[in-house]
Amino acid sequence: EEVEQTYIMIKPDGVQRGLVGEIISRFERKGFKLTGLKLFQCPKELAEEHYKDLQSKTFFPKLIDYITSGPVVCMGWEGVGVVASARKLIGATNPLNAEPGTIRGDLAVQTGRNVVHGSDSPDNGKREIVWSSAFELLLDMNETYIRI
Ligand code: DAT
Ligand code: MG
Repeated sequence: EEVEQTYIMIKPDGVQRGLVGEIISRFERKGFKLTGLKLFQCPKELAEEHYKDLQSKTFFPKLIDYITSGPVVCMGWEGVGVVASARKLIGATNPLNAEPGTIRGDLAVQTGRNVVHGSDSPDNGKREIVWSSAFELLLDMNETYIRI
């Protein structure tokens, strides 16, 4: 098992609904290490780059409007197996299919308002964290964090 980086983003609905603390708390309690965090208004170009794999989908314009509709919370998280584990904590894309106990399963009902993003592979984790050079990423923070 390798130490990985993942990019987690609380989407505008999560920020507006006051779920920032709740969501951060779940990653902290799990034992992962927070390496960067910023409240950020995502420009359209960055949103389009971030979701470029979905460009051909009919929902793409709506997705870009949603992600740019208000501030998001950008975060880097680090840990052994963090990419897959974060996806488990987040739950299925459609919140109605997400298990209770997951963020989407507990806190959301609509695919288009599913409160949080998590990288889907270690490579995308690296790509998306580079993408977010818009915020300060403190990769060499002290070692006082509990790691699992
Ligand atoms: P995930 O966010 O679980 O990685 P994804 O990468 O397939 O899911 O899609 C990115 C986002 O796009 C997703 O969180 C919400 C939106 N989306 C995906 N499928 C959709 C659909 N069928 N209708 C509307 N929005 C959709
Ligand atoms: Mg995805």
